[in-house]
Amino acid sequence: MRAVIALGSNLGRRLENLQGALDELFDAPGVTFVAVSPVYETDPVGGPEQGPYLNAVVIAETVLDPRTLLDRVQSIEIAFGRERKERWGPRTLDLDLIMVGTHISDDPELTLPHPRAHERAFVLVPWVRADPAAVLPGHGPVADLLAGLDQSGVRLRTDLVLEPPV
Ligand code: A4P
Ligand code: MG
Repeated sequence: MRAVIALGSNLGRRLENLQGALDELFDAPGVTFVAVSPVYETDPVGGPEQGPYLNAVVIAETVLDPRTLLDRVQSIEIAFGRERKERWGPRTLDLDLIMVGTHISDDPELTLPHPRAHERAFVLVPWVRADPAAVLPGHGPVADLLAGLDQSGVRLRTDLVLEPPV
């Protein structure tokens, strides 16, 4: 199954947090690396006053069921010092499952596809760079979704690069 995971950080050593998460994600059986997007600096959407994010998207193939994949990304968030204080607040690391194969779920613990991905340029811009043919189940081609979105808060950082996991 194809899995698409969005990475975000706006606290601490942001690029190192994203690189560390990428390495950890593939450092266990059941998840294989396909591609990683460029890194973008993005204006915060929602939540309190907070600093800019670095965002990126990684594409994987997985044999794990979505729940097991969520457990893995949540333990990586904790390992990187994530504290859940307030919703949409600043964080060292946020890992969101954007889609996992054709799974559809409205469970609040794991909603698939991610319920806000279709309206978020900070997810869709990197995603389409990693996979120009990307399709968000239930919403259509990512390139088409982007055509209707303001992308002014999403800036490519060519000076920051995520290396494929070791
Ligand atoms: N959960 C449900 N579905 C999913 C899913 N598909 N992937 C549950 C991951 N988690 C999912 O998440 C809250 C609960 O969502 C989890 O317990 C999980 O079971 P959280 O990570 O604890 O809290 P959060 O991230 O603050 O809330 P939420 O609703 O996930 O926020 P979002 O929607 O992820 O937004 N602006 C910019 N520029 N860049 C960003 O990366 N991120 C956010 C967070 C807001 N603004 C941003 C960015
Ligand atoms: Mg989250």
